[in-house]
Amino acid sequence: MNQDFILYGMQASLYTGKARAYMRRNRIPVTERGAGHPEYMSRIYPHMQRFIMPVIETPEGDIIQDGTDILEYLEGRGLGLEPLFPRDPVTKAVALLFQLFGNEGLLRPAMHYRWNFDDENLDFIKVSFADVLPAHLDAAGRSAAFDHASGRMRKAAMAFGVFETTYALIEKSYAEFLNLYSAHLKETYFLLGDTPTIGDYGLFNPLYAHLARDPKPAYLMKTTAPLVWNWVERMNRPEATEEHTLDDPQVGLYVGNDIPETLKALMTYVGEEYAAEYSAHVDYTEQWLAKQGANPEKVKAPLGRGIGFAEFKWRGEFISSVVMPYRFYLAQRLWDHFDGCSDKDRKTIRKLFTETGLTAFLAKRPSRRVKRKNYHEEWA
Ligand SMILES: N[C@@H](CCC(=O)N[C@@H](CS)C(=O)NCC(=O)O)C(=O)O
Repeated sequence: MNQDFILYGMQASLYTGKARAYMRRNRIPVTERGAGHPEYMSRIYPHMQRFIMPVIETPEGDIIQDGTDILEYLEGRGLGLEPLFPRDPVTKAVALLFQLFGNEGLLRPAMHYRWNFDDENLDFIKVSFADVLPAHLDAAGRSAAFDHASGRMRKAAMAFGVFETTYALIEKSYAEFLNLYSAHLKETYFLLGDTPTIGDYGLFNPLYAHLARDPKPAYLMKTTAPLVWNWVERMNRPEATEEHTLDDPQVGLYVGNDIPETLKALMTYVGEEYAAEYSAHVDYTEQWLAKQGANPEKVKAPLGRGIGFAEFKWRGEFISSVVMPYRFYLAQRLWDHFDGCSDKDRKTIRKLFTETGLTAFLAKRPSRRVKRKNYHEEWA
């Protein structure tokens, strides 16, 4: 390659984090530009018909949007120095579960800790968001653009279930996550062993841009979960690193029969935190699809982000959150992997997922698949 990849995103963007970290760790030459750069506004945005990040432009000029699609593309092109997908089928199922949960299941703490602590966070966030504002704006224009963008994000937080009535529970639940992940990271450098997989990159999305960068949650993470902070740094290191800090470092990644208790505890957390929400979203989607039945054109059209709201019981409280078909686009990767395994491996995966309260993620599926076409989600 005689030209760099270009990554359009921003430091404060949740979903840009994993694309950047993957490229850094795998030492893929990349130039980063703010989404808002003149090239993004004049070429990328009109091409995609959508303002969204991350986007990469390949040295050949291809444009790829979506964090997961970007990682799969780069891996498929043979640019990964570390295996993104574990070879062991059971470990791969765990990695795909954490890809989904990391991407989508920690949005409540991410949005709460970003948008509900203005005294601590707001000046910092304003500076970060300035990276994507058009350069020609004057001070009043910048301020108005920030108010518009942040207003949309504050609304998005509510769509994920962040309300005054849930703040305390979100904080409690996130503290539990930090404790469990810290306990696990005493034993391993990454989620599944020696190197980061798709599961780590999923988790990295919320744990970097929001929860490790914004002042309020960064302080919380550094002071209550320094090992998680340490993992964030390790995920984002551009230089080759020879680790030497564990008593008994893993060799490679875990294999199916050897999933440690600390990881099972984290999986159980995923079940408690996210399985009911996920199931409610599948149920809602089935009802939604049934209603559209008389109107197939509507079902076929590119989908917006959300198709409605579903209610579910979360940690003893009824809350609702936005149902996004994109989540099934990620879940499909787990189903396809599971369905393609041998009987023996399926049995082992089912046993592990049952033990940890996660069977919904294997068994509960909407009747239509989601695909991405022209940078938007559609029913397949
Ligand atoms: N599933 C997408 C989600 C991307 C996404 O939501 N990006 C946010 C920033 S983190 C964005 O571009 N938001 C702009 C907007 O909604 O206007 C991915 O993984 O790439």
